[in-house]
This record gives sequence, structure tokens and C-alpha cells, in this order.
Amino acid sequence: MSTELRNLSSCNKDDVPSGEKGIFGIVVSEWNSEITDNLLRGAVDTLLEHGVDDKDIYIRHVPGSFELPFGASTLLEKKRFDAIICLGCVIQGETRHFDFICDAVANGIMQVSLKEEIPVVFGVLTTNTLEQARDRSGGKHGNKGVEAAVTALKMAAL
Ligand code: DLZ
Repeated sequence: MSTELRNLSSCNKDDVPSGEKGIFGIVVSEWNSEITDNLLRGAVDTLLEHGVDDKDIYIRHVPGSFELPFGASTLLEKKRFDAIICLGCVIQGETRHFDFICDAVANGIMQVSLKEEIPVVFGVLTTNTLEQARDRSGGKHGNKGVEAAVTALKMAAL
């Protein structure tokens, strides 16, 4: 993931496999949509840049990050995908809600991935502040949507 020392959004394009003929799903959370809209744009632009046809990108919205694993599961019932990208943004509040959502989403995504034997990418920002989320959704620390799409392309090529 992007940190102040590592920003995958600026990776070498030649190191990313082509997505030509690949079929990709994107599940995106509506919660914190100011951020997730930018993640979605970054992911879609990156897939297109690497040869994925726009008709081979299937986008599904879910209410919040907690619903991302279920959204990925239902998408997988419809079609054979090369990879699914889950995009969300969970911002720390005053209660422990943050921890429960982050744990559930991370575990849920991993479970779907292993059960369905398909790469399901964790493109969820988990930040302390809105500012940190802005920095990682097209700001000074890149765009986690771009990183997630690069990961999906790499995993699809395995
Ligand atoms: C309820 C909730 C809260 C407090 N915060 C976030 C958040 O920061 N990011 C996010 O994606 N979703 C949040 N949600 C909504 C939950 O993900 C979920 O949609 C609801 O708990 C309903 O299951």
C-alpha cells in the first residue's frame, strides 16, 4: 500500500502485465463517496491504460465497506472474472466501529478470494482522518484505486 516511502501509483508501467482480454469487477462503497469516487476513477483509468476493454469492467456499488465482500460474492455469481477489486474508505471515528468494519472487510475479502479461487483485491483506505484519505485518493500519496488495479492486473496474470 502507499506510504510516505512507497507509492505504488507511480510504479513502472512496463512492469504491469497487459489486461487485454481480461474481465474485471469493481465493487465500490458509497460511504465516503468523495473519496471512493476518486478511487474508482483511478482503478478504471488504470485498467483501461493497460488494455482492458471498457465493456469488460463491471462496476457494482454497495452502501458501505462492510458490504464489499458480499458485493464481490454476488458479482462472482454472474460471471467468470479474472480479478475483483474492492474499493472503500473507512475513517476512524470516536468509537470502535472502525476496528470492527476494517477487520470484517479484510477477513471477508480474503474469504471470498480463497473460496472462489479468484484474486479479490483489498483497495480499502483505513485512515485516521479525512485528510489522510484525500492524500491517498489522488493526492500527495497517490491513489489507492490505481494501486488496487495494478495489483489486480498482476494477480490476474498469475
Ligand atoms: C456505519 C459506518 C461508519 C460509522 N463508518 C463507515 C466508514 O467510515 N466507511 C465505510 O465504508 N462505511 C462506514 N459505515 C457503514 C458500514 O460499512 C456499513 O455499511 C453499515 O454498518 C451497514 O452494514
